[in-house]
Amino acid sequence: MAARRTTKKPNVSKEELLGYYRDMLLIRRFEEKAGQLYGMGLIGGFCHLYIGQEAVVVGLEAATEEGDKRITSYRDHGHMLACGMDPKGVMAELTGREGGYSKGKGGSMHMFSKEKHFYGGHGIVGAQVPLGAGLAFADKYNDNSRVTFTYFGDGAANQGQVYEAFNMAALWDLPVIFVIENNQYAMGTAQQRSTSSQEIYKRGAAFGIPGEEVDGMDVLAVKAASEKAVAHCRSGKGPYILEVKTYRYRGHSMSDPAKYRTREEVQKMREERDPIESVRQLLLTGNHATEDELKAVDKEIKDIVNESAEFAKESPEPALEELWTDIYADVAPQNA
Ligand SMILES: Cc1ncc(C[n+]2csc(CCOP(=O)(O)OP(=O)(O)O)c2C)c(N)n1
Ligand SMILES: [Mg+2]
Repeated sequence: MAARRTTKKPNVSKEELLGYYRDMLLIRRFEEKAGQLYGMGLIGGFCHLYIGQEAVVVGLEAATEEGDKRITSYRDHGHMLACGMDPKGVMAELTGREGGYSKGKGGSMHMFSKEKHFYGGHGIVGAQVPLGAGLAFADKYNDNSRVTFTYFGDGAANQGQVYEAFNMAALWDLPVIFVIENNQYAMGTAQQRSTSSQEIYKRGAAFGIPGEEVDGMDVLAVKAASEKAVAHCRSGKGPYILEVKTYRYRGHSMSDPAKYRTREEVQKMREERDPIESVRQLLLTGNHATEDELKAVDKEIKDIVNESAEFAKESPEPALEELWTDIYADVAPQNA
């Protein structure tokens, strides 16, 4: 991805910029902490970190209203934090404890919040896309002006079910924004090696769905694109596609040796395009905040994340009886 800096002077308030800085930093520090806890053996199973992609979900969330829905893949911690879910509940789910959002029974890829309208957390690549269209179908049916944000990756964009969902969403003018988080890799496979047409945002053309490419390392660009897409959906014009170009700094999951790309490639992104550093610079150069004010925000975030880690370590393991709750089968332990 070519290096693109935001050169135009953004028309945003100090509060707004500080809010994005804070929200993106929370995700980054949370993910770093999750990586540490994983390394200490406190988190089991799969764990896919969102570091580097923070501006995507924070920019998209900036255009949401109460009642809007979101659904995503297994790389989901950032989405949960950005929609206001409690970091303690997310971290405790990662450590498999009772205080977690799924009572410690779901783990990293399977968390939900009815209150925040977060519908998961899905481990099967692309599976959330038809589900997202279904959520939007319900909103259309209920005529409630809500919009569903359906996130998926560049790899998932090659799945057949995505196009079945596109077809139905277009046919019924469903209020769904298909957000393709193009981080340029699907596990160890670079987009160039797996994808025939690189401009994924054009894939809706066959269905009459408008699409747009967005610089996902620039939170203000993402927010602007999100506002446009939301306005389109809320006005009843049907689905919209946003291909948000981003980059993940860490491996695909915690067990990825990352041999498919060079250290230099990652380093270059970190140094030239980091979404948090860009906003930090905007705050400082625009005289919106001093170094000391930003340090205070850094400390506040660090404290929130440390508290969530403490909670996640101290919360008890789920009780054995919990095996028999939240399941479809009507079985009591003695009959099993
Ligand atoms: C149906 C299915 N096929 C394969 C996998 C294994 N798998 C997990 S993640 C992944 C890559 C997906 O890449 P992308 O959609 O770009 O998302 P990213 O991990 O980059 O966020 C694959 C192939 C899976 N979980 N589900
Ligand atoms: Mg990807």
